[in-house]
Amino acid sequence: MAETTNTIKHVASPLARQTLLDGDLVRPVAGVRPIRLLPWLQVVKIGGRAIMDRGAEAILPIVDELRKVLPEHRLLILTGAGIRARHLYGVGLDLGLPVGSLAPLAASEAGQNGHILASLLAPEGVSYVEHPTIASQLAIHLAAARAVVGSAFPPYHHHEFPGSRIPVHRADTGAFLLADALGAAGLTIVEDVDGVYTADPNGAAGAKAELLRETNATELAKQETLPFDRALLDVMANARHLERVQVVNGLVPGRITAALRGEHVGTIVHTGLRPL
Ligand code: GWN
Ligand code: ATP
Repeated sequence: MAETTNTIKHVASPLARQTLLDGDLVRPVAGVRPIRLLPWLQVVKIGGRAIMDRGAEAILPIVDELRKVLPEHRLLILTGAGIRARHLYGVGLDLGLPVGSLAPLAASEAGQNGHILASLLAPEGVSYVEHPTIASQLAIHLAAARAVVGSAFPPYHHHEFPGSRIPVHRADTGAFLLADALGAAGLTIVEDVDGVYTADPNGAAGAKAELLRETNATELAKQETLPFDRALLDVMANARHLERVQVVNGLVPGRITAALRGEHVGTIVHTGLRPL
């Protein structure tokens, strides 16, 4: 019988012998700003209900605008879910489905909207790319085309947080998570209103609502209504790259173009990004 020797390898690692729960021990190793994977990328989130549900009247001018900015920017265009997801929530909630079952159903509408937008931009070489492609092959796709389209919904599926019956991580949160993780140059959230107001401009108190030109995630947390997912505020508080996002009205021609050029044409929301 062969003599057995102890061949266990000791892998040198600064985190090998300590708990990951002790912030003081982890910080020297993990408290470094991550690299920017795609620093030249502009992410544009197109509203599902706000834009896509309006059909040709709203979509075609935006397609035209996006087509014209392609020579200037490389884009990841992400679409939200709209009325079909709201119908799904209604049916699913009525049947008692858990939030983890509703999340992927709603997400699939965000994907459908992306497929629609990508078809219209296909003559410019733009395609819909799947979530796994966004995760691991975005760079090569953006080397081949000026822009790609994807679903803005995050793929939490059955891992969606159970605090609410409606999924809390929806398209705006998904778009921010991606843009920040990629270290993108910017995120523009395209809505059907001029930006973030002090109250819903289309709601009961709409007449008194005032447009906020510039604000931050902490201030917005005090507001009752927002034009984006509330969970986005929590994610913004922990941003690693994005210092701001701009919310613009995509129904006004030229606003998306101006925002991508760094002009202030909507509401700038500052995140909680702090120097490390
Ligand atoms: O189906 O339109 O990606 O890009 O959250 O998962 O529910 O899936 O469950 O690569 O993985 O419906 O099939 O669908 O929108 O999300 O996609 O056409 O596993 O390309 O198969 O993370 O597109 O889809 O809905 O985004 O948001 O096959 Mo769709 Mo969405 Mo396609 Mo995607 Mo989900 Mo995949 Mo996924 Mo599922
Ligand atoms: P999704 O992509 O998830 O479908 P969306 O981007 O299409 O979402 P909505 O959920 O429709 O956007 O949100 C936009 C709407 O939010 C506006 O039309 C406006 O009526 C409403 N809204 C609510 N509160 C505010 C606020 N404080 N400021 C601006 N708009 C608000």
